[in-house]
Amino acid sequence: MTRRAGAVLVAVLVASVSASCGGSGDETSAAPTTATPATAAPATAAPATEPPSTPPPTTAPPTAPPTTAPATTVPEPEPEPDPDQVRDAATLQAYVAEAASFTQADTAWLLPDDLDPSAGGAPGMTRYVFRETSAGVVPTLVEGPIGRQVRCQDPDLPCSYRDLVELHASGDPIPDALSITADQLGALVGQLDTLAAFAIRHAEPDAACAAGFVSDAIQTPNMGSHFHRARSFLDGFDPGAPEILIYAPSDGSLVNGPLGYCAGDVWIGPDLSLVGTAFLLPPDVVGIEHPEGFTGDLDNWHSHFNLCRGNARGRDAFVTRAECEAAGGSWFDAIGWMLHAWVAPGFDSQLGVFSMWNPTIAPVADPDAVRAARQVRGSDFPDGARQSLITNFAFERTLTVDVGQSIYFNNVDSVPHTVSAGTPDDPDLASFDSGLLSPGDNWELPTSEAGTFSLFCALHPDMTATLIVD
Ligand SMILES: [Cu+2]
Repeated sequence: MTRRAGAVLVAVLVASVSASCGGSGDETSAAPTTATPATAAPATAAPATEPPSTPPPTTAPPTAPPTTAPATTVPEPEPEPDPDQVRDAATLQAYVAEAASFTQADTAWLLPDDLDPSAGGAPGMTRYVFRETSAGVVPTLVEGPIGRQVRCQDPDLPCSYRDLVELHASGDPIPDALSITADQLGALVGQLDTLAAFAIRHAEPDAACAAGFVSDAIQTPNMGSHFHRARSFLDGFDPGAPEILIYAPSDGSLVNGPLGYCAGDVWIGPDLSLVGTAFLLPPDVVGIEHPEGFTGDLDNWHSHFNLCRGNARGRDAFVTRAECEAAGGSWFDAIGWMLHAWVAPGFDSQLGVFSMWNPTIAPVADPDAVRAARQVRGSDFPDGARQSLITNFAFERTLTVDVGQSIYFNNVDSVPHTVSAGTPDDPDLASFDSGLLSPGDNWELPTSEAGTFSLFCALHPDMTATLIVD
């Protein structure tokens, strides 16, 4: 879901007396897990702000005092309300009322505490992915890190398994972007070699069946079909013993439907090739924070939420629990921390050994095309814009852009927010105002003048930030 406003000029904020709408309420900030079901209305976000050239109302509010000078015997009247202030106050109150009707789906979903969003942004570090369902917008994925990680999903960087092996063997300088020392690289390659040896021992799906792995029967594009071994979940993280082996049809096809199954030690289904491995660590084994994992910071873990697996069509679906179970799917409130590791010969991922998607797996595609298609920022991310996440009930405290550069806000929180000009005590919505941004909504704020500006969220007065345009 993305939404973009029309062009909005950033005007110099006009100093005005304090508006009466400060502290516009925090009614909507209840923890998502305690929300009650109702008619979630993510698509009803307010329209884009009016351009600043819109003239203020010309008629005074009904309560306005007479504009003629009072007689000297009459007590001095209240100052006449500024029409801009009256309008802003009404708008802010409308946002609060509208946001109060927003609820998450009635699902018991689990999100990691203490997510650090500081590294957020394209192409996706810590962030939520939201999906719209018939019951509202729900988070379906969160990606690591908690703590420091390096996303190495650039085909130009040596981050595939084979690249890392060759880099280690060469003794060449390690690109700074990998943020890894030579010793750490050696340790990582050693771990991956151990993993690759495990993978090769299970090159045939029969070997996986014999070892107790169970097929999920679902072939995910650019990923394959996951065979998991439940008893491995209990062991914690062992780089040489992944919980999951990943296979895909050897003919390169993308099967649209149930893939097959293990009958004892024998795979019944299309001819499969091993394409990769994955790790799955349930929170009740490793805790809510994602595991330390592999040496270095290249391993980007993720966790799924509100996921319906394996319905009759052999595809994951984003539906409610009731709809999932009615369709014969398996429902997961939350799946533990997961990590792909592409170490199978012939399926080296140029988006990195730990990438979410592997362009060598059906449907085979150019790495850049796969990466572009999977970026969090969406296809309408404006060229040259600065991306800024709204998450954990906070803006980035200071946003700095060049004159003319726009800011692209992404609401990756679980509740609505707004990006509104001014402060809670002194709003100036005529300068800019996003309207309600539901979870997953994006909003672009162009800039046209140098200056320092304040912005705030109409729903959460603690959410303020400074915008520096220079
Ligand atoms: Cu807010």
